[in-house]
Amino acid sequence: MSAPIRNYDIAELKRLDVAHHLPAQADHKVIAEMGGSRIITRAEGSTIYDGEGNAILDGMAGLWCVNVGYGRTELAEAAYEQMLELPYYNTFFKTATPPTVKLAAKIAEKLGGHLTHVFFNSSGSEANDTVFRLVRHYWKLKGEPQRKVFISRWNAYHGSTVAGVSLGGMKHMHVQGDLPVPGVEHVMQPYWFGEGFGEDKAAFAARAAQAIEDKILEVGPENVAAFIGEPVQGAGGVVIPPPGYWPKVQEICRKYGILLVCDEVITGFGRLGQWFGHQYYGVTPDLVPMAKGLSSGYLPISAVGVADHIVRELREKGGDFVHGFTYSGHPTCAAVALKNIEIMEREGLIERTREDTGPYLAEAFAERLADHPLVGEARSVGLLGGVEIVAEKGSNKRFKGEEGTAGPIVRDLCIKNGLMVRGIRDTIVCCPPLVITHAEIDRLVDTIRRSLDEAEPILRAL
Ligand code: PXG
Repeated sequence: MSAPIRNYDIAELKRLDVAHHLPAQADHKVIAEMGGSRIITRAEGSTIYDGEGNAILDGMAGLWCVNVGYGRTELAEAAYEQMLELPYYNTFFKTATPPTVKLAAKIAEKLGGHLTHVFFNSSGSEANDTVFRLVRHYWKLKGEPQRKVFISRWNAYHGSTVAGVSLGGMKHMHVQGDLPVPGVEHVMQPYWFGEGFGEDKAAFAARAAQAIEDKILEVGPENVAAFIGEPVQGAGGVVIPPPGYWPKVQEICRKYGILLVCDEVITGFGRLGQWFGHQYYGVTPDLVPMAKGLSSGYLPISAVGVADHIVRELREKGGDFVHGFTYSGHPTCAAVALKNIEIMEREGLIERTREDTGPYLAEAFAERLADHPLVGEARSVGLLGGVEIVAEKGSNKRFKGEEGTAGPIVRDLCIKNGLMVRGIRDTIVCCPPLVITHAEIDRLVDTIRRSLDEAEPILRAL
């Protein structure tokens, strides 16, 4: 059912946006010079609409999150019913609520194996804060309090809080706030196109994994608490590790008794054609932060899946784990997440991504983008894709020899041509809703191609 179409005074909203609003992760000078943000007023399926009346295919599922697509009446009803019955209650007072407990059980079912328990928060960043505190607490309980160091990768994204930015490997984010906090070490990322171009992929995978072992030995294995990584780096530019990387990472973690954390904030809930990305790569983490697709972004909720051996330690040693948020296990958010998972199950969205739309996107990339003169690589896994823009076909050379020259130009052309994508340095990335149709995938791919065509003379003239 479509929501009513309201008429907004867009000029006034833009004025208020500049006068009073500081949008997230934005250059506020640029937004002010633009005369305010683009106001998105409504959405349906895989399409968003702006205040100027433009229909834009949402190649980003919002911000990597609207997995079941927009306009789901059932999710609105789930929130409405829960709000009437019990809009809010906490989990601090030895209390819990029905949707919270049911959702914990549902997530544990989807995780399977030893990932039996779930800790709730509201955002992916908070999930990683929980990981940070829980891991260090665990090692103290275990009698190894010196195990404090987290190993992460450069160009990883783990959120925007102090712990999130510290665990993340975005250097430009570290600069603001004097981060990372002590005890986080970064190693190379498994970005073959950028850092292993021309190298045998298996050898590169082994080299990228070896960097973790080298760091463990440098820091001293007895001091390392955990390794954290996104199964596929999203915000880093859809970095898909070559085969062999993840099993080798797991082997190294096991060898030194280090906890393995798979940050599934983007890759969870069907993105790679499995419920979780680690399942796609055949590894078993000890902690699994997740968010976004958990509620398809309809309400803010995140969770951390926790392995039973960690839970056992908490329970046997006892004492409060003094961590949690007002909204940990928020019943309305949990009710929406439960309904969201039910929709995914009922409509077979994970299977569809794995067997139908994911392969269709991969084929369209290969047949309709890979041969473009500006395309260095068009890669995808499930419904997560990245297109590398290069100055010289067959190389990984960038325009003007500088990363980040071409990406914003092609991205802006895509948006002008009716497709919302992100340009991450020189990679155009997409992460559409899992309900995207073949016809919409055709449009997504053709719009990227057309935008590359339009960008080529501009880029060659630089
Ligand atoms: N981990 C991963 C892997 C993420 O992708 C977070 C944690 C943090 O989640 P919250 O809910 O706190 O935002 C994310 C979020 C981008 C972009 O520029 C990506 C994210 C967030 C904002 C911007 O692509 N991912």
